[in-house]
Amino acid sequence: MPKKILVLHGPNLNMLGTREPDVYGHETLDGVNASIQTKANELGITVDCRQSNGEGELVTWIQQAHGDSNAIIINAGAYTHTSIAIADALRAVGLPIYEVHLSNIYRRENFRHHSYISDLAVAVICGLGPDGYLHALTAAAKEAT
Ligand code: CA2
Repeated sequence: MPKKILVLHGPNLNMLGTREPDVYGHETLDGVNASIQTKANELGITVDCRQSNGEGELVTWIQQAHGDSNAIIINAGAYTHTSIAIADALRAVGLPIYEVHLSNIYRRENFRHHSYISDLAVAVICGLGPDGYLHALTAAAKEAT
């Protein structure tokens, strides 16, 4: 069975490529997901890419990853900095977690400097734009059981 990686995009990431290109670049979310799919094909793994603006929906998808996926790559958007519910779900699911941010959150406002996810993560990749997902995918493909 090929490894399966769940890739979660949080709130507002559906707007990628349409606004704030100086911060988030010009690529759309569909474009980012297409690059992730291409990389997954190269690595011989399966990916399931999803986006939600809802905290509860993200929690449900994380819970459902138990027994279905080998690792989770997550850009939780602003929920990174606020959501104990998402952190609890990530802790409970017991899978390797890779945290990705398009921007370098440490070069931005103070409120973005704290993440509820980082201490649960195998790795945190931020500031590399969409390439961050591809690095996370490569690492997850190597490590995930
Ligand atoms: O840098 C990242 O990937 C973030 O997770 C993006 C979040 C932000 O709250 C985090 O602090 C860092 C925001 C996502 C908003 O995405 C947009 C995309 C295009 C236009 C407007 C918002």
